[in-house]
Amino acid sequence: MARQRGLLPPCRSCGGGELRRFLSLGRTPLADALVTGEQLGQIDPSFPLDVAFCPSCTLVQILEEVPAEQLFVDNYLYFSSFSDHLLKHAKEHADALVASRGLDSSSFVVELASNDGYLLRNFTPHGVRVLGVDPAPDQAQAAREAGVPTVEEFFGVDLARRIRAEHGAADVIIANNVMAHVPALNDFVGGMAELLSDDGLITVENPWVKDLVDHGEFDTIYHEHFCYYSCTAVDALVRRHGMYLNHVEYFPDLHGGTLRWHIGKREQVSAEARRILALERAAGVTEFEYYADFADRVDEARSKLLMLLDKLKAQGAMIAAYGAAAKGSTMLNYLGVGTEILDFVVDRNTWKQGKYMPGVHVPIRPVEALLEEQPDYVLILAWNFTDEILAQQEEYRRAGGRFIRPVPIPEIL
Ligand code: JHZ
Ligand code: ZN
Repeated sequence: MARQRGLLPPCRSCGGGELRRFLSLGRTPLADALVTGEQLGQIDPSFPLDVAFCPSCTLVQILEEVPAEQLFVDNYLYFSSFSDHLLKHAKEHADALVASRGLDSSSFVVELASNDGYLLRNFTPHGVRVLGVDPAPDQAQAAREAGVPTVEEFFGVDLARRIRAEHGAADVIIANNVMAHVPALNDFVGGMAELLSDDGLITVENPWVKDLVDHGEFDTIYHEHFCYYSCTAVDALVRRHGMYLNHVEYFPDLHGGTLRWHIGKREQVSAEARRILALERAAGVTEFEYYADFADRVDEARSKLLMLLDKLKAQGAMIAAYGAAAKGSTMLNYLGVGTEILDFVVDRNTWKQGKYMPGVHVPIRPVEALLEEQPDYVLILAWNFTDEILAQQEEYRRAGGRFIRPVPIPEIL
């Protein structure tokens, strides 16, 4: 149910009380809460999914706050190591840090949301001391097995102090695809400031809210993602904690458009950082009006995709989907697409196979099911990995199979 004006919570970053809602995706189940066979008879819990803009600090954020334990401890099956593209990106990141910061056995690198150790394991051949932090138990265990010591807790000022007391200050802190996942943002960023050495470097990666809006990537909105960042919002956030946004890198092909922010305690703002901050102002990302028609565009995208799926189904096509991704859950639930349209979803992640997509209960099978069943079409829910998926599925395509990429506009490939 839509919230009434005036009852909106304060901004998660600046504490301002004037949030302006611009999108409601209705009630959706938790995107990573995959359903087991025994749970199929039950109704999955669902929560409102409303998105708002803060006119004071420009941060885009959702209004609902599902407890973090429920999101990342009880229902979390995301393992970073199932994408070759992401593994390559992580290795390049680690190698670049080793080279640019001269990291060696005297250095200490901490990663927040270190998942299964997919990134930190690249530092160990260089003798660098590493520590992962991740509250998800199965991922933390997988990281330890890969030789990455991991603290199984949520990060904040308190844990930062304990890590610093035990291991010393960090030369590098890495936080990839986690700052969106943090409800108590100032405690998280305050913790990074607490743990970082005076001349240390923090790198933070997150999808860019400008790409989300420009490319209609509405399915990346789900309860795990409390916030959707611009450089402007990050700049304001880190300055509050005595740090500076000194540099920005852009990876257009990662997760629909990702930025890597370089943050430190000394002010050394690069020309590129200034350029992207100015670009955001010029494009209007810092104003409510930029977001005002997003809801209409999302609605239109939904209609177009539903029309395409209905048409194919009416022609007698068999349709499957690729990627039991969190964004896939938003997509299917917002569209209301279940087993009447999709026979199954395939995913490489063995933890997800045998379960069902939240809410719509489409079964999840191993990727081999595409060749076994040879569906006519496959809807790519993990569209951010389209190139990687197409390259893997040459045999399915040679046999006549076609892929549908839903974002930015539905397209048969
Ligand atoms: P993937 C993730 O979101 C997780 P999700 C997280 N919530 C986040 O913030 C964003 O990324 C940025 C599978 N797959 O990563 C693996 C194959 O089966 O796009 C995954 O289950 N074969 C932290 O969950 C899913 O697809 C493949 O070849 O929306 C992809 O999920 C590849 C490449 C992936 O997103
Ligand atoms: Zn704010």
